[in-house]
Amino acid sequence: MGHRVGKTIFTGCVRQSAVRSLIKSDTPATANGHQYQGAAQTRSPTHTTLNQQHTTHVRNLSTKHFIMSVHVKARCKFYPRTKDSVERCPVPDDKVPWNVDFLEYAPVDFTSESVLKQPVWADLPDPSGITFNCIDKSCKVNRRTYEPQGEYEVIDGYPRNPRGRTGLTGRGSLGRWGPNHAADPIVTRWKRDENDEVVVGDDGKPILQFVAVQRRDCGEWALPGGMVDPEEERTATLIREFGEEALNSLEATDEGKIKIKETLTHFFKDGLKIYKGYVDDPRNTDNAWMETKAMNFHDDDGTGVGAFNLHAGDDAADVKWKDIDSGLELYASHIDFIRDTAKERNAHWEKCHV
Ligand code: RP5
Repeated sequence: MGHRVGKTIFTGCVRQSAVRSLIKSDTPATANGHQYQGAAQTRSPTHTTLNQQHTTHVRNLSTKHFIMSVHVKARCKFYPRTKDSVERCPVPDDKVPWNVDFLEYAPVDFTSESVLKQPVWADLPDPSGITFNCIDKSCKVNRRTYEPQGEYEVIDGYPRNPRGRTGLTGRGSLGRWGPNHAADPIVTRWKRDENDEVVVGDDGKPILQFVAVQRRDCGEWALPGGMVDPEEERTATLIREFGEEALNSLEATDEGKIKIKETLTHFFKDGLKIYKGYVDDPRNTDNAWMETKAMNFHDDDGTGVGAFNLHAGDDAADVKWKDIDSGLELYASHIDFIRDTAKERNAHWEKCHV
């Protein structure tokens, strides 16, 4: 979390943008309530072919990727950390997909000042020199999407959010035009009692616990993930972020740092892939959005990382092992990754309501 964008100060410029061609819709409405399938029907034969290819491709994926849910947190009323001074244009659920006409759509344009200052993790304000949907040769930034359709649209030089309208154009507090890639470690162990017996839930299934951090920027509990640097191996991102946020490696002794790195390198060697794709992050805009790969690393007997002393550091205000159940409230779409992890591990999930 936040070694990059988490530290931004949101004092950037805001202007009500004209409704430009970026937000024009030239395709018929196909939205079906709260869920829709990625690239929907279009009028032109070319688009129809693309859509058929997309549908075939999506059918080959697991069901959890088949239906693309409409983003909700990416439409939050006020843009995060703007002291409620930046308000998104409201987008009703049925107007989220780009292929649904929404002629009154007037998104606010906002890019935070810290992004406009051009730090190393941010693109130039003008995206016209960027080649999207590939690895950018000039700066090695991966501009490909993790989404199953394989490519996102670029309209008049601006990349377009593959999950639809957000009520805001520009980059907000995200550095990259288009996808901003993160990696999320889901570190789990079984909950045990004082006799070291695994605790089961009311459905008879064992209770899983995961390492959660409390984000300093918004106070919400989250996975200890972070941004992937250009050309960085995902495992390196996981080790760095988990070490800094959950084990406070930044303040460890040199010897401690080496030990943490060794242990995590070993522990993060084999993980279970849980999710790869778009994140419903409150920082998303029509032209910049979060994507992640979430991996589960499980300490079955609780003697490895499961026995570590957690110590919040860097952008984490707090860290703890949290019991997994359906009552959790987490940052962005992290709850979806946690639910899928519980399912994969055949662990307790449904919270019993009395
Ligand atoms: C989320 O933002 C990702 O899932 C990841 O957890 C996080 C990365 O951003 P920072 O924590 O670095 O701000 O969308």
